[in-house]
Amino acid sequence: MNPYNHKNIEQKWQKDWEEKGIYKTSDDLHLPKKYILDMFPYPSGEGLHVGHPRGYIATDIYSRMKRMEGFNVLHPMGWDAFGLPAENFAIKNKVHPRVAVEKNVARFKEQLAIIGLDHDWSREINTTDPAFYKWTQWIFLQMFKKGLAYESYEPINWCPSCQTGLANEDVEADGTCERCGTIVEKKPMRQWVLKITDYADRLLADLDQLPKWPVGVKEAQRNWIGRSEGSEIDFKTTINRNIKIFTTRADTLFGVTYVVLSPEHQDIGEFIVQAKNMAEVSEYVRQAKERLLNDPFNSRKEKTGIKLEGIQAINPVNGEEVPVWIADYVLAGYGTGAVMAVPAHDERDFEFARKYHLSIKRVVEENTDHGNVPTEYRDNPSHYLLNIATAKEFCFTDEGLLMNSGNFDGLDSKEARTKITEVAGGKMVTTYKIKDWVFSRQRYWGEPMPIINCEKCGAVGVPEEQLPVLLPEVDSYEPTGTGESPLANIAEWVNTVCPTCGGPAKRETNTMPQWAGSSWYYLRYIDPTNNTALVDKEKEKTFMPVDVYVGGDHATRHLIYARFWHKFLFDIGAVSTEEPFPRLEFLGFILAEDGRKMSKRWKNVINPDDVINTFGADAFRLYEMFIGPFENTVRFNNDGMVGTYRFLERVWRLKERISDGAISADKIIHKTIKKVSDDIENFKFNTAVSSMMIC
Ligand code: ANZ
Ligand code: ZN
Repeated sequence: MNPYNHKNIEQKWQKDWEEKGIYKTSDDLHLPKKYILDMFPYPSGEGLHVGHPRGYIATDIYSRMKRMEGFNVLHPMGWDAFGLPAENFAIKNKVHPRVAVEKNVARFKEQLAIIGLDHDWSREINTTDPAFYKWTQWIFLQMFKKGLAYESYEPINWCPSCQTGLANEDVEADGTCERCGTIVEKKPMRQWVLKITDYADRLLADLDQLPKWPVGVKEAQRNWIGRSEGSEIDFKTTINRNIKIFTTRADTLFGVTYVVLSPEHQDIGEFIVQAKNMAEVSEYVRQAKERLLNDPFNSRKEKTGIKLEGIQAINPVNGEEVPVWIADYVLAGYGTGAVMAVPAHDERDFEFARKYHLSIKRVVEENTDHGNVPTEYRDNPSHYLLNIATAKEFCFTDEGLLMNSGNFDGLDSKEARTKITEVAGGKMVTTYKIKDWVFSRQRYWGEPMPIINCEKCGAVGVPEEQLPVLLPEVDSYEPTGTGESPLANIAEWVNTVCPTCGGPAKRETNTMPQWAGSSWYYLRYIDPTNNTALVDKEKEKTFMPVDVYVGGDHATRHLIYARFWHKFLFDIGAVSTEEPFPRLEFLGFILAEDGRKMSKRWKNVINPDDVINTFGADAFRLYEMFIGPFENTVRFNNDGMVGTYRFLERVWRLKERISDGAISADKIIHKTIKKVSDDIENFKFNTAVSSMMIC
């Protein structure tokens, strides 16, 4: 008998599948369907490494099983091809980004083909194709009509290296650009913003309707949306101005020992001019603002501040006068930009109070018989403890029972919050961390905004029948550095007439961020060539929602943006479900053997082409599924590859030893079939493979 020859076997079957068109999704809308979706790749110049296809192999296995079970399977693939990396690559290599993208896509397709994946290529989409981005622009226009896309002049995050504005989501926790690692600055400029905050409540509440999402991803979204229930309370001051603060802990109002304003607080000027130490304060504010412009996320962590001499704030519940400070740990963009400081119960306030020797007053104790705070220093913390304890050790940040709080002593925190807010004349409010989505980029390679700016009529939407607004050819796609996109230099494109008044007007030269196309692309696969609608209504009803969505690395951004757009499309009647992806399978990375990410930089990239040439696609696929639990990050290992190859050889030789009848009668075969089917259904591919090995 001939030995196991992966090349012959795989070529034969890949050709056969192709010829029979077994991957094509039927347009018959009466068949039971499964929509199985991969997060579509960004076609980078480096091609695929062995880590990339892990998710595609999983969806391939799953969709083949669903096809065998009789479903009409939609398992498409496409390209997320706008955005900075393509553009930076193009600038560096002096080729048009379109040409670079075409070349990279061809390379990716070649690589995907030899893995034997079953995507229906007749439905391929590309976000940079005008027939596709026509509908990205259409969605933007609908948002504009509903007031959800608006112009803003607020200072935005600006990457001085990428020379473009960034959304908050594009900034890492340490305040650096997620693309290039440069410290992000604040720059005041005109920009387009999407009002995602209008959807914050629904984006949050509907997470509870997603039981088949990993809890970690839902938690990340909850934190990003950052809903806080709290109180807004006015503090009168000894000058003729109130300070409105936001607190989630109104129960600690008796423990307030100072009040703090952000250096960027809107009324800061009023306070500066009335302070006795005005010159000093204004110098502090100037420096703090400058620091915040260059380092808006305060990555230095060190808290600084200055006292406003001669100004006191008056505690609305007990009339006590407390000092007013300006400090850089209070953010202008959150709550009201001012806080009541309670150092006994808030770690940030504690650190600040210790640094500047401000007083500390405990007003909440643990709700147990003995309490966690020894009575000797409960009321009056000793200097000794103040000096040695960390904020974590010292502060009692939990809820508990009130003390040192007049009539409210003995109440529990929750009850006290509403009562104290009422007595203080405040009101209960809800705030969010999520900010409206800064949606313009000052770069070339993105969707042009379908907007015309007219001096008389202001910003006017491009009439729908004129879509798409084509991205024009330019001589240079380099960023201008002036905060304008390279499109601004093309007079014949920029100058146009106003659709409303017919007068001279200019096209919007900002482009959309890379996240635009990926916020709705999954709808287009359902009806990829429709020229009169984003997606046909009947087809949409049949195929949506996506049955399983597979990918990694986009816990907040893509998955929040897509949910936002989908809900908007639901509201205008363009789609029939409130959530696009009821089941999400999040996959772990494959690292190089040295435990690092595979990258040209580390010279540790393993190329799937080489692996498949040596061992075959089947051994490669089997290995990627066997390597560990699907959601775990794992290391690629060549010996493991050899192991799965040997297993396949053994399976191949079995046909000499076993007759067909013998197999169908065997109990262990049926047990294995059941186990493997269940495992695949649950994305437990590694145990599916091991059951086959045991069998
Ligand atoms: C008094 C207090 C006492 C607070 C206490 C906390 C604990 P989350 O939960 O994240 O919404 N805060 C309010 N506005 C702020 C701003 N602009 N910059 C920095 N901090 C601000 O946080 C709400 C708490 O963060 C608020 O409740 C306020 O401190 C602070 F024992 O008020 B709290
Ligand atoms: Zn950057």
